[in-house]
Amino acid sequence: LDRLKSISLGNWILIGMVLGLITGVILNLYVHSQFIDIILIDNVFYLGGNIFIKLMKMLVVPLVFCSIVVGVASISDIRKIGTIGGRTILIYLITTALAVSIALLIASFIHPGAGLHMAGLATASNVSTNVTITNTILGMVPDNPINSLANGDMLPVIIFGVLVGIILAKLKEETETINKVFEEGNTIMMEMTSIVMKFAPIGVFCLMAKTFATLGFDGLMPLSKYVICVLIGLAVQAFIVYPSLMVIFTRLNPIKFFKKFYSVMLFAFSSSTSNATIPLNLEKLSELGVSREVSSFTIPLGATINMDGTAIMQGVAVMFAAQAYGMDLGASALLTVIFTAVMASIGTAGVPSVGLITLNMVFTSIGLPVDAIGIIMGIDHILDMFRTAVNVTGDAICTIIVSFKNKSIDLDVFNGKKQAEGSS
Ligand code: DAS
Repeated sequence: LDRLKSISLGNWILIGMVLGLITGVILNLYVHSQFIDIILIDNVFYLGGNIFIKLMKMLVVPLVFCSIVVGVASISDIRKIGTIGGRTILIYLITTALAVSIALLIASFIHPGAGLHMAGLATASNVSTNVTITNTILGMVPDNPINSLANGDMLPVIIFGVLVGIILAKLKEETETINKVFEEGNTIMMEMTSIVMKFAPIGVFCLMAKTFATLGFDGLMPLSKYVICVLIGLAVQAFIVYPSLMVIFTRLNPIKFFKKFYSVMLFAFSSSTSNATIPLNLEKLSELGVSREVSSFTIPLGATINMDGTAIMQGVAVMFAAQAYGMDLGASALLTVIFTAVMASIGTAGVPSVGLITLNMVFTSIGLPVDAIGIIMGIDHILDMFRTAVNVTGDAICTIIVSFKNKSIDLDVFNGKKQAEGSS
């Protein structure tokens, strides 16, 4: 029993994921009984997986709001908020633009859509995108903060939380009570997070078993070049671009980061939602010495506006469809794709398959027929798992860079020379 207790949560999540995958594939290949399909897969696994995701989502709005208010209120120098916010948004935009550019480059070499002669030749018409910077920024301002909190609209919640935090920082004396309320609320939410996390291995097992029992691997074969292209792009971003940025900007050892962070990637992979991964992301970054003052702002923001994995899928999907239709994308079309994919990543929350929905916007921005999306939709759920893991990794790496620049990371904790206080 002691040995079982000594297994870390991350390894339990890994065990749950692997067992779930094996169970799902075995059921998909060898077991086709009504009982198994209906009782086990469509109910037990479905319930187990979705209850867990709902529990994680239940945490997000109160945890994010309290931690942002407390995080911002604890920043003594108001000007620091501007620099942290500015640096964070800038680095998020750069990594997303980098991601979609890498994807376009890889897809132009591998030609995932070549040979798939789609019916008729589509003509590229530069449909004006309804995605503009203005309506993306407009969408960030809450016209009714209670509504935004109730609906879980993360960007308005973040903006409102930052504003409340700034005012609490300014009116310290007069607002001691409410400050205490938010601090205690934050403590409650962090404690609730660690309790919910204990169910992660079971939730992950059910999610993986349900996904692979239903989909199996056969959905991947017909579009293997497209899948390989997306996976190469994601691997380049996660294991070349991010470590390079980390070494360039902080000289920190990426291996130490991944050794601690892999459980967050596995959870994001299994749940396919960045939003639900926020609590675990915050916890792991604290264990890596990153102060909550920064991560409580940058991680929820990243889960919403920074989706590098999604941008990679969208870049490859555009090239796949253009090649399938025999359309030649000029420089302006490619720049439009980069701009629209960055805007799409800002405007959407981190929930399952949101990247597929915003893909419509990217396609129409350069006049690509959206029916090509129908072909890649079948295997999108599997790719969603991989790209969500990259999305949350990008949020964490950028947070580490920003907190390093801001001197808000305890390097001894990061390098494992000492434990983070209060870490599990
Ligand atoms: N599943 C989304 C996320 O949570 C990514 C996507 O749909 O592309 O990040």
